Amino acid sequence: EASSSTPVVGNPNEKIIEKLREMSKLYLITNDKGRSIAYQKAIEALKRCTHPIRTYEEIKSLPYVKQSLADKIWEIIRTNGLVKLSAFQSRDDVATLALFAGVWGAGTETTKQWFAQGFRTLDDLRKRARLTRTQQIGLKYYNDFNTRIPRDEVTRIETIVKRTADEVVPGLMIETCGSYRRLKPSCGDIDILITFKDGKRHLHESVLAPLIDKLKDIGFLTDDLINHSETSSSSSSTGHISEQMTYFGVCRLPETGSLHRRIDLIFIPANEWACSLLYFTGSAMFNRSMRRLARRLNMSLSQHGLYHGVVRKGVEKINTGQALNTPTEESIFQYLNLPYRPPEDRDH
Ligand code: DCP
Ligand code: MG
Ligand code: MN
Repeated sequence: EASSSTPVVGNPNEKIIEKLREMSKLYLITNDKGRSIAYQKAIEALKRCTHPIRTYEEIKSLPYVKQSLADKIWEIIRTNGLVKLSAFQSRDDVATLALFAGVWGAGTETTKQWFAQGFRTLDDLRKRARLTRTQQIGLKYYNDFNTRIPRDEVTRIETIVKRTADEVVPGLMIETCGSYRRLKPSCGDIDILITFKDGKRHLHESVLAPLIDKLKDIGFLTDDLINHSETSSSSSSTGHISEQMTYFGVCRLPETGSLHRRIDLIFIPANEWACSLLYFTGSAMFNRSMRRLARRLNMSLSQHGLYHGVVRKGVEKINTGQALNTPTEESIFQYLNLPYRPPEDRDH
């Protein structure tokens, strides 16, 4: 979804990119994440290419593009079409799976199941499917959630969160990350990172609940999707204990006619600020390459921290290493021997 926020019109390889994008989306829907990512990488490589690709040699010189994908791009250039894509699109399950994938809270297993149960429309789901509470909300706001949020609306939403926080829990530091921080003209949702400015006070449910409650009282938050405090020792890739609380919900500007929007509020300890800021700014693809680079340097990078002296045996960590002091995003780039990249240059 993230990539659809960047217009490719005007790009010399626009036609190729559009087809690859469709392929990436369909692979995601049919639960082939690996291929979906491979296509996304090729798209990013093409987006950075300033001239129209015309020869097979030019395709082969693109970074990240492997043989089979190069052949597909060559097919698009030669024939203006892609047999594999047409085959995908004529499969009778794909359009339905794509429709169902738009229900927030429904993963590929669920959408497959719904299809197998004979459901074909959103109305079928409404009337006959067994839905989780989250999926019910995803269905209720199907059209709203699948409509991108203009940048200035995100700004106004952020303003309300900041103003309300100032009233209820003064001293919080609040920053909107995700595609918004990458300066996209529109966003899929709103990702807001929150911590205490002074870095001393700890985050507790008793601090967060009043903020959430107040945002509900003023009619800004309309529905809860997920609200949980995570002690992420088990889920964190670094294996280190961290306290992070996430609230996934639905918000709406007070004007008539405004749509319901997905909002993530992520409360983190102050010492994790820079690593969380980096992680939640993304893009997801940029994060993957940063983590891969960290691994190569025997480090490990996550939303919670940057660790060095990590010892791995295969994918397993034998020694989880020591946390590095990361006061700023710049410091993380420095540890990884990378020149700093501002958020708007982090799409790949
Ligand atoms: N993220 C990640 N890997 C994932 C999901 C998310 O690294 N599988 C990180 C990078 C994302 C950030 O979290 O930029 C926020 O996630 P979103 O899904 O909200 O993605 P974006 O904000 O980038 O795009 P969108 O405009 O679709 O919300
Ligand atoms: Mg987002
Ligand atoms: Mn998000």
